[in-house]
Amino acid sequence: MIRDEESLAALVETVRRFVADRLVPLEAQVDHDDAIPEALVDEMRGLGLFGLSVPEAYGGLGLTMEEEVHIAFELGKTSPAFRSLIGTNNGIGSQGIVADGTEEQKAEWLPRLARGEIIGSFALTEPDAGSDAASLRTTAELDGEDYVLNGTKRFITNAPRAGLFTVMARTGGPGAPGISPFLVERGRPGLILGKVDRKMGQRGTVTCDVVFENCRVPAHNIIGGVPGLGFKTAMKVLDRGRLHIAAVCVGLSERMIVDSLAYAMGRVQFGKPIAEFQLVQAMLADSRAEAYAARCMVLDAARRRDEGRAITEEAAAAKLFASEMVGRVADRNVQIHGGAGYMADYAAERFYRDVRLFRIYEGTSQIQQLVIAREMIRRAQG
Ligand code: COS
Repeated sequence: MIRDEESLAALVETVRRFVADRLVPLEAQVDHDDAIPEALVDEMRGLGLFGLSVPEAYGGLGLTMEEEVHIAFELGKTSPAFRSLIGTNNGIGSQGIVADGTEEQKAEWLPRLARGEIIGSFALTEPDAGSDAASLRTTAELDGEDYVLNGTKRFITNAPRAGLFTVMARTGGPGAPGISPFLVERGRPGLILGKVDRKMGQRGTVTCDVVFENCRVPAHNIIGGVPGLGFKTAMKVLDRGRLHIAAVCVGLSERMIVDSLAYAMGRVQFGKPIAEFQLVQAMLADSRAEAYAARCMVLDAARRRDEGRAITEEAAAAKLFASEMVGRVADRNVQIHGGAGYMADYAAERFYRDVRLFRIYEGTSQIQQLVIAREMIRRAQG
């Protein structure tokens, strides 16, 4: 749902210009330094980018899902590290509170997340609980008015810079019903950050382990105040997050298609631009058709969500298709660039490494397949 076409067009144009003028020129530097310049973070705050999905009542822009994916299409057109910086505040780091938080929790945290005053982070994954999220082992034991957390979380995006963690921990028995989501502020004794992970790509994005050693958290920090609903909160947050990631994949595909086309039209071999050769055209056309299909899927799923319909299946399908598709587009982009595509001086090499993560995080492609098939069977059984 687009509430006001004109305002959205103005916002999209602002973000498009910011991406083209400020972010694209810094891509190589961010990859090299593995860090985003602090001045840019301030500019992102100024543009309201940290609060895209936070309701207006709490200081955000309160975008609908359809509006948000239009912004994600634009943010996708540069290194994913820039989007990742604001990604957790708009997605997994805030949406648990938006969906299930108490009024006090919303009032306390959402305005600060929306302003980008603090970074939110989502701690679900563990060394032995990745795809099988419901098997997580971090414990939260009630002791007086507090819960005491113990356990290790792994590959936690933005943890090194986070001020607030949404931590999934086990308060009850085994499986999904035993899990509760806690809001844990940075600086609590017993919350320890590991060293920053070294990664294949998406340099400038930071992840690390988050370790809890007898970390005391007040019982009222459980999101929604009721224990045992953590897994459902996590799944709702992921439904939404998967759609956002799919939109980012569409944006990055579109960027790489522009790069591929420009290179193919400028590169002369056998006496003419390689864009005139049909085998190169086939690669360009396949990328274009697939990116268009993914864009349509993302928009359709976003509209359904805005209508209040369940989108578990559609979000998984969009994430599955768009993340696999962006991998193929990145591969063709390298191929069209030939030897130059393998050289680190060209964005093609960097994007080839960057996109690999999309098929893994917020649920692997295999998890998306499983979610889609389960929904199909569930519906068929009535
Ligand atoms: N929205 C709301 N509730 C949901 C839900 C969704 N999308 N998906 C599941 N639930 C609910 C179920 O309805 C069930 O509740 P009831 O018992 O009351 O019916 C409960 O949550 C448990 O669900 P389920 O039995 O389906 O859990 P499983 O352990 O079988 O696991 C998968 C489900 C595999 C889908 C889940 O573990 C998953 O998504 N794994 C990937 C995790 C991931 O994406 N990690 C990436 C890192 S986080 S950035």
